[in-house]
Amino acid sequence: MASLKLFIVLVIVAITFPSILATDHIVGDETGWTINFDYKAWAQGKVFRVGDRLIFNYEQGAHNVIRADGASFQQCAKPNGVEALTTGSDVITLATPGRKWYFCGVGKHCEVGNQKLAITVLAAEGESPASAPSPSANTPPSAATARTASVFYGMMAVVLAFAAVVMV
Ligand SMILES: [Cu+2]
Repeated sequence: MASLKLFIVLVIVAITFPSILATDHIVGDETGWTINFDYKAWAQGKVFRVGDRLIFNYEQGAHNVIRADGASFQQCAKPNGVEALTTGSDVITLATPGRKWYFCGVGKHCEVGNQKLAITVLAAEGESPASAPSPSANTPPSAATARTASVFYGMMAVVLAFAAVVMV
C-alpha cells in the first residue's frame, strides 16, 4: 500500500511540476548519428532546454561525437583539449543555455558527409521566452535565477511528496 501511495504522489508531483522533467532527444531519431543526414532539418522546430539530453546512437568505431565551438564547427576541426565521445551511445546533458555545436571527427564525415549538428539550448522550462538567449547572446543573469527557482520548486515538490507519504 505504501508503495502505491508513493507512486500516486510522485505522479501528482510529475504532473504539477513538469519543470523537473527533461526531454531525451535521439539525434537523427531512428536514423541515428551518421553521414548524409540533414541534422539542420532534424533540429528545426525542436525545443532544446537546459536539463534535456542529446543521445547520439551509432555503430561504435564508425563515428564519434566532438563537442565543438562555433569556429571549429565551421571548419570541422577538433578544438584543442576536446576528447571525442566514442561509446556508440553517447549521452550529453545540456547544462547551459546558448548555442551548441557537435560534429563527427571520423574521416571527412563532417566536411563531406555533413555529419554535424548545431542547436540552441533555451533556459529550463517555466521561464518566460524573453529570457531565452539569442544565438549570439551570452546567458542573461535572469535565466540563472529562474533556473535556481525551478530547481527549488522541484525539490520542494519532492519534500512535500515524502511528507504526504509519511502522513497518509
Ligand atoms: Cu562519422
